[in-house]
Amino acid sequence: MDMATALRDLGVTDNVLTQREKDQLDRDGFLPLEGILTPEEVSGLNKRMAELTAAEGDRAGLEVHQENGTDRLADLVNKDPKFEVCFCHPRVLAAMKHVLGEFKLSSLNSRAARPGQGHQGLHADFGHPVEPGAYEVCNSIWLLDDFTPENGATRVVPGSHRRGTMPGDEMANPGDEHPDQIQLTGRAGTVVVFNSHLWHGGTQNRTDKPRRAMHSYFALRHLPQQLDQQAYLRVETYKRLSPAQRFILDVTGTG
Ligand SMILES: O=C(O)CCC(=O)C(=O)O
Repeated sequence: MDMATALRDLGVTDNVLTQREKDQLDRDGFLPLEGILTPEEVSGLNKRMAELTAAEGDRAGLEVHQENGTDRLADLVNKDPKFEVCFCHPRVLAAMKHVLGEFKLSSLNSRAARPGQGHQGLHADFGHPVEPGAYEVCNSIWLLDDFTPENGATRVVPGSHRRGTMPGDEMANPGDEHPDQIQLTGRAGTVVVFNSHLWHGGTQNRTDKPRRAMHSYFALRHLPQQLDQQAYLRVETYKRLSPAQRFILDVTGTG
């Protein structure tokens, strides 16, 4: 298996994204893809995440990261076949290919900002700036609630992936508002692919309901994964995955 074969097997063809969409991703550093999930899929995913959150209790999210004021889950690859869409959808994979070329899944997690919580400093998901075009990581946020200006929709600084600086280089406090920031608002079922070198962060949820989303995060093939997919791989997961899906996860077997 190689990258080209895996992508072809998963339905990624040259015209899955338009030139305009690719240009938008290059220029702005993010691309909203509407209607990736149906309302039924969104409610099925939310139901499963609620079950997992209740079952895992204080341990939820620990495989990768816990964050005050949020409900996080990690290793979703192994927690239900429903989550497969997050690393197999042809439009999302086409966007990853456009930004990264040869890539693999780094992690698949969820993050719900609780009422009154969820504000993060602006950050990039990489330790240092890179030359424009030499991108190492790319993320996607899967909206499982409508994202509104009030409920903690992610903020981004458009074009900042090409700036060659990190937020802390330019801002006294990356927790502050940035004059050029915008919020990623949209309907549940939308996926926003965003270059992880783009400055971004969660905002405070000022409603009385959680703001739920998943992050399907990808990296160049030589980089370590945020969650070691091989180490966490369950036998039942391995058995149900196709060779192309295993390639995207960079797993070879369950030992
Ligand atoms: O969930 C969000 O709105 C963004 C989360 C994020 O950027 C992070 O956790 O690093």
